[in-house]
This record gives sequence, C-alpha cells and structure tokens, in this order.
Amino acid sequence: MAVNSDTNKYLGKMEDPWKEAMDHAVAVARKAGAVIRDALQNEVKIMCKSSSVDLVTKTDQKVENLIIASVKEKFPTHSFIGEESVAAGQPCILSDNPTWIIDPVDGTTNFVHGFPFVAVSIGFAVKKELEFGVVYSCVEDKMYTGRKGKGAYCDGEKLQVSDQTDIRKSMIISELGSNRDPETVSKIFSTMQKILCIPVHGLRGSGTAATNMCLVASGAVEAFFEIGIHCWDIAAGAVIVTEAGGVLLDVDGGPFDLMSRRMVSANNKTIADRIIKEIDIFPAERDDAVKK
Ligand code: LIP
Repeated sequence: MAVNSDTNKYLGKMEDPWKEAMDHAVAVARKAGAVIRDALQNEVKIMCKSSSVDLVTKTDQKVENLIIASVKEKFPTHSFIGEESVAAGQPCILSDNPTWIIDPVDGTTNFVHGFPFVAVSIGFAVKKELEFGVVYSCVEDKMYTGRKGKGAYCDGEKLQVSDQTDIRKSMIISELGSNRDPETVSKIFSTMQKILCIPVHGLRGSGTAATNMCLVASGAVEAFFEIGIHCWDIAAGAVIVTEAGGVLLDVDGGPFDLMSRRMVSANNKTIADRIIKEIDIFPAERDDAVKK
C-alpha cells in the first residue's frame, strides 16, 4: 500500500514529516527496554529457531508485539518487518510504504545469559530509503538516534566517527554469529585471524550488531563487519553510522544492501577497504529471498 497522493502533498509541506514517528520510536524503544531489563531479573524461558544456538524467548515476542501494537495505533497504514514476525512466517519484503524494521531484542543470546549488551533496534524506511534509526542499549541505558540529514546522537550528545585512517591503530568489531557449519566457522575465523594479524589494536564483539554499529558511530571502534546479520539487526544502526559520518559497504566492496545479510560499516572508506581485502565471503540467503 503506497503513501497516497494526499499524504505526499501534506508531507511535502512539513519540515520533517517523520519527526513524530521518530519521537514515537524513541518512546516505545525506552518502554520496551524497561520490559527487557525486568525480564533479565527473572528466569528466561529459551526456545530455538533455526538451530540449537539460534535462540528466541517469550520476551523477544512480547517486546515485538508491544512495539508493533503501539506503532499501529498511531500509524495504522504503516508496514512492519519484525524479526519474530518474519520467524513466524510473515514475508520480509521492503515496499515503498512507510515501514518499521524492528529487532525487539538484539543480542538475544546475551539476554539469555545475562551478558549485559542487549538493544532494542527500530529502523524506519519510506520508499525503500532509511529515514531514521533508534537503538536503545537497555542495560547501559543509552539511547542512540540517527535521522537522515540531521545527524546522530547518543542521549543528546552528537556522535562523530573516529578520524583514524591507519588500520594498525584501529579497533575492529565483528561477531562469530549463530552459524555452526564447520566450513563457515573456518572462514569466519580465517577472516578474523587475517585482520588481527595486520595487526590491529584489537578485535571485539558485543554480541549485538545494533550496538556494534553504535560503537562505530561513537568513534569507540573504527569498523564493524559481519556476514549473517539480518535487516532488522542493522537498519537502525545504518542511519546512525552514516549520520555520524561513517560509511556502509557490501563485504565485496559494492554498495550497501540492507537485505543482503552482510555488510561493512566503518569510520571511512580507507579503513573499510582494508577490512574488505581480508574478508573470506560465504553465502547467506537474502532476507527478501522468495522462500521455497
Ligand atoms: C544477533 C546479531 C549479531 C549476530 C547474532 C544474532 P539477535 O541478533 O545482532 O550480530 O552475530 O548471531 O543474529 O538474533 O540477537 O537479534
């Protein structure tokens, strides 16, 4: 369902037509974060998705339902791509309609183990262009936001990526992910070994892509890359990184593709290109692939 012509006329007159939606995203992300923090105090009931290490909990489902219900009430014509809705069989197709791209609990495995990096990630796209991103790191109580053309912030403080251009003086972030196929794991480790031995100052991983991208945007690390992530993990962080002055590329050096399940985010192209040289690429089915 496209945005209708009347809406277009109305939106054209507003300075920031999506400010109200972004404000709502911040409010509902904070509310969702409180639910996650409460759940962290209690025994977590674990369920599995594609494998014994691809985890989901009732909290993931409860928080996604909370966010979608809250947004639907205010913006009934908008569309949604949610991690748990897709897991339940909804198509993962980005249309021209205003679309909320939601990871209710990014870092589910961390959440299950009480490892204190868990984020609510809410991206928003119109006509397939990302307009804003909100990442609430709920254990740290840090609210990251990025609005296309209007900068990126953490709790009101403007974000700026690192100005480092020397890979040997850089901190890099990546993840081991949830794939346990030995050949794939071998490629992940060989990539990490090559990058570590450039050498770089350090290699880290928070366990949540959204948080990793906010660390790039804040200048704490120079780059985050991963093959295997999903659009809901990175949609919000993509806006926050670019609005903090960073770059997004495909792992083969091509243009960033939100639905491709792979990406490099970095403070600048010099660092991104150097990382890309070392990545052993392995296949990951696109988020928008037609399911057989
Ligand atoms: C996680 C990602 C992370 C990846 C994990 C997992 P989830 O998202 O943020 O980058 O390495 O395997 O996919 O599943 O916790 O929402």
